[in-house]
Amino acid sequence: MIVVDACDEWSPLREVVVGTAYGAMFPDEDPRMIEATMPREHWANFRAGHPFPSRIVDAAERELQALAEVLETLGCVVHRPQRVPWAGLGGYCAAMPRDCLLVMGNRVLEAPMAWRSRRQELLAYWPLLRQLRPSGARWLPSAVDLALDPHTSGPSHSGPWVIGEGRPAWDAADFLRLGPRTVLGQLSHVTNRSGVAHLRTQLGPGINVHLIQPDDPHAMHIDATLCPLREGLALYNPDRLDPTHLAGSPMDGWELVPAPSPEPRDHPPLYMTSPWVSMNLLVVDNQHVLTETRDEKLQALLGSYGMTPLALPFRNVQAMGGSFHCATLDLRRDRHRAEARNRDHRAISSVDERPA
Ligand code: DAV
Repeated sequence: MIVVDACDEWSPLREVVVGTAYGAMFPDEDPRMIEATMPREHWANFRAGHPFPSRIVDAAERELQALAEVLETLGCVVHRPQRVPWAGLGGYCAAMPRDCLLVMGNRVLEAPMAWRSRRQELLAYWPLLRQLRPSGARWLPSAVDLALDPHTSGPSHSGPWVIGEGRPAWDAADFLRLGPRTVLGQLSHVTNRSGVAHLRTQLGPGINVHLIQPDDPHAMHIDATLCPLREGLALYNPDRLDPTHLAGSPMDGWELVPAPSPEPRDHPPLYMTSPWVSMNLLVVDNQHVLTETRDEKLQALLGSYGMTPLALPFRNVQAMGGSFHCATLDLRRDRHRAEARNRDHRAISSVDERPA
């Protein structure tokens, strides 16, 4: 039985999914989508039937296995996706569970993903999702017709994005949980306005979905733009975000620390992200946070904020499109300890940060 209960990005992690690189293929997508979101030098790789180099996949799988073992050592129950032969299905991979499922409280929401290569990704998580019901977790299928093409169909395109409004579309990684009643997110090349309306309906009236708009012409996922470290403290991407723009958002009043520039790298290539994937971190508890071995400036910065960075090699996973936050999905974070901590904090500061 799997207990699902997570409503922020930092409370002590107890149960988690760690992705698998097995069978990873370059996504085959509308060229407009690839050109809007992917690094130019790698566009030619995004074609049907083209696997990621096997050395990278094998090394990424070892990195993911090491991550799973570290999380177990830290007391987390770790689940792995089922292995799916993506080559025959026109799919991508199950290395990035953060993108296709959104956990909020005891709800698990299926994201109506825009990319056609990702429409069958739930296959990898199905054995896990089947175990949810006995625990009282609420599984919410997207109930969106994913066969409709969100790129070109629909009344209008929304602003600078290649995606249209042909059907609701959102990726879970365009959103961050900031507490039991607060989600922060963005529109992007994979999240449209009707997608945000769909997400709001799925979450219900008690949860505020607040949108911010970072300056990111290639926007696809918010988790290399903002990284909450604990309540009131977050890293931000100084290339994309002016922290004064968070005034009036749920992060108003937070201490916002610019992430250090990414370390130079050439191998393995970052096929699918910007180098800022370095700030895509997984916070394990109020002390521990996972970082890539070579990101020493970032580790020093985290140390100066009283955190203990745990350094793991993860460059091959990063090559496939994400780092520690993308490659995991929190199922349960220890709410009681977080609430107890908040109570202590309130007693000390007399500031009522979050209504009971
Ligand atoms: O370069 O901002 C990183 C996150 C991918 N899930 C980027 C994308």
